[in-house]
Amino acid sequence: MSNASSSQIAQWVDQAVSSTPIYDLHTHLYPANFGKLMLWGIDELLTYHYLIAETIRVSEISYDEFWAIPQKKQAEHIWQELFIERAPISEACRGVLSVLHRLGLDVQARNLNQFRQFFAEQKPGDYVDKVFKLANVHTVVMTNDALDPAERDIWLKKTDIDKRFKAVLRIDPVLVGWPKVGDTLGGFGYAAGADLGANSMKEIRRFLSEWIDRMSAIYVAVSLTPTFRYPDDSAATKVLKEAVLPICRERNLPFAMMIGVQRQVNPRLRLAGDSVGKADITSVDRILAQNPQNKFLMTMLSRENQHELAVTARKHRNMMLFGCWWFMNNPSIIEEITRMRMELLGTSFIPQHSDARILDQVIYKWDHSRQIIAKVMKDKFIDIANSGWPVTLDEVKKTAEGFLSANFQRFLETTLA
Ligand code: RAT
Ligand code: ZN
Repeated sequence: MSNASSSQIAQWVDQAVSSTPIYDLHTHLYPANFGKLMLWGIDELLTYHYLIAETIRVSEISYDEFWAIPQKKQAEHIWQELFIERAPISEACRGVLSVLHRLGLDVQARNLNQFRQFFAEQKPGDYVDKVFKLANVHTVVMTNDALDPAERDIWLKKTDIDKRFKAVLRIDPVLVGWPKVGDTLGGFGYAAGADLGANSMKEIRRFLSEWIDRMSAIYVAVSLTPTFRYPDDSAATKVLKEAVLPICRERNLPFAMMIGVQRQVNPRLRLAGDSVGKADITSVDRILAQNPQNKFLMTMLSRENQHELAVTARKHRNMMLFGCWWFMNNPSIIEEITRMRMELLGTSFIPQHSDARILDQVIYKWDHSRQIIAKVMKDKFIDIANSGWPVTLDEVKKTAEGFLSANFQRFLETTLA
């Protein structure tokens, strides 16, 4: 049997990457019966916080004025400034166009009201089906906040959850919000005080256990600033050591750490006001080495951390490296990082997650990333074919399935020896 040609390999990769349904392991999406929490449609797409930052930067509107106008007007302002007055070439602008285009809308018309008309005709439940199909996504993982009153109410009502949406218990304040979070927990019936003594820890563990059960959470997650250190004498280290890590271990759930967000460097931008900073990789090494029985999902926000994080993944099998997070989620950087990760880790990482906040975004985030993942995979398979390796369709398919779904699924199921 002769070895596959480069063009044959390229065709196999394109086919495998586009046809493999995706398990999107980190989003901010909700199913239709979560009501207002489910965001979708053109006005939400245009008022995505990535685009708010880009608009305020170029327009002369004051922050106060922007926040005072209703969402529809904000969307119109963003459309006018970024798509009409200027060329929509940023990744976040291009994303809106990709979505509209894939939905079959006439992007050439540049007519916002025409787009609005299409969305007004969609029903949320059916629209979820349509988007999942177009994006070829089989499951999305939500970000669930048990301390958010609106979200809490939904969970307490024991609403049935669309099986394609999996829950994650997101615990940022429980780690980094002391002493204030003590009052919040107290208000919900958990007697955890800022002393963080034995009884408080018991209560934090009870909070985690009850909410993991209530949500059927598939992992526990946090995002952290570049100043995160482990171990140190902070409340975060104590809560990690005595509550979060033991509970995750007991339940065999991964703990996801997303490190590198510099909070509110410009508070006037609200949700769009967070930035990036280089974080400390030695703390990552230590938490992995000191907790070999815990599984960790990890990603970092700064480009400067990416190489050391990939090297760290080589050293610790209890860590699964995932995604090109937020400011990393741009084609040039995705390509560079994905290439480097494949070179250092072979098939044993998860190249991407969408971080979609608005349902429709899964279409563009995955279309754009799939193209790049396929491009890098082709190069790597062609390289080994050039070294004489008989590349098979089967191994191409298995690699694509691993990257887009199975690596995550397997990591959830793994028990560390
Ligand atoms: O990417 C984003 O939309 C950010 O605002 C954050 O949500 C980040 O992904 C996070 O989960 O903290
Ligand atoms: Zn996120």
